[in-house]
Amino acid sequence: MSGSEMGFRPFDPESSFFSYPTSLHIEELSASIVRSHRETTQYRPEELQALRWKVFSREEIHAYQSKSVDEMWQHCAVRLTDAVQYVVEFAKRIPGFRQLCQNDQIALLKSGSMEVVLVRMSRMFNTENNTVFFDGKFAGTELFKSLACSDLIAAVFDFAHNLCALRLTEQQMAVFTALVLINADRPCLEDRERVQKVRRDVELALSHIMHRDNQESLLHKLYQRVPVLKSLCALHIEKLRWFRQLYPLTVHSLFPPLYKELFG
Ligand code: CLR
Repeated sequence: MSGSEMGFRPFDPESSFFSYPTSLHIEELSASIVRSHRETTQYRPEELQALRWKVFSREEIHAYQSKSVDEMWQHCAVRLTDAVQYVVEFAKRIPGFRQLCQNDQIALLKSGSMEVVLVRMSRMFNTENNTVFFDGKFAGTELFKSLACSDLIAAVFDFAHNLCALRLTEQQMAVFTALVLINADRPCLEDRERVQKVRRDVELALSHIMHRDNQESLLHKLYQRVPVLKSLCALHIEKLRWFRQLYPLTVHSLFPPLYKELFG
């Protein structure tokens, strides 16, 4: 990207001096976030494409549906925590994240890691039959019946379906998920200004990528998804509270510590 594309006037010695390092910095930041994303996803897009034929059989679906509520919750909490762990690793590799104080790193992960998991879910989603790659095969909403939170599951699948329809590239998804994580409006941040500084660069990186890909209209659609993500995560927390009231011991002794630390 040239300086003039960044909004600097050409032939102004002052701005051309400053614009080059800036656009180079944003270019490098984008590349670094894309690399971090690639290194921290469980499956590459080609692998997922090749796995599309693997769908759960009636019998297998029935076996999931026959699990007790607490058994299925525990199972899903473990799977979800695995996915969160990759997101934590992704966060650590976003330039600027590790330089934040530990309190703020944790605050950002507490409020943002589930949101990133849900964005990443769209990579694992098949819109042709509304299934998600879960536990080694593609599963529809009915497989999650015994969780007894069909409203959450329906809303999560709906979100994945709509995001999947935007057909983001891996690079766009990488920088969008970084943006979801680095949010200066999250609760309990000590140094908001510092988070805001990192955020501004990630915003520039996303605009840069969308501009380069000639998909600036996508930017607006992506920002529109953000409040939906927030409401899904609030619903997840609400369901967890409900579950904990019914099965306090399951949560206490059988849920992964990281799950409890982030959501409990
Ligand atoms: C997200 C993308 C990851 C792989 C992955 C693993 C576990 C999946 C998750 C994805 C999507 C959301 C998911 C989760 C397991 C349970 C959870 C389907 C595909 C649903 C929404 C249930 C949440 C509530 C439980 C905690 C009871 O790369």
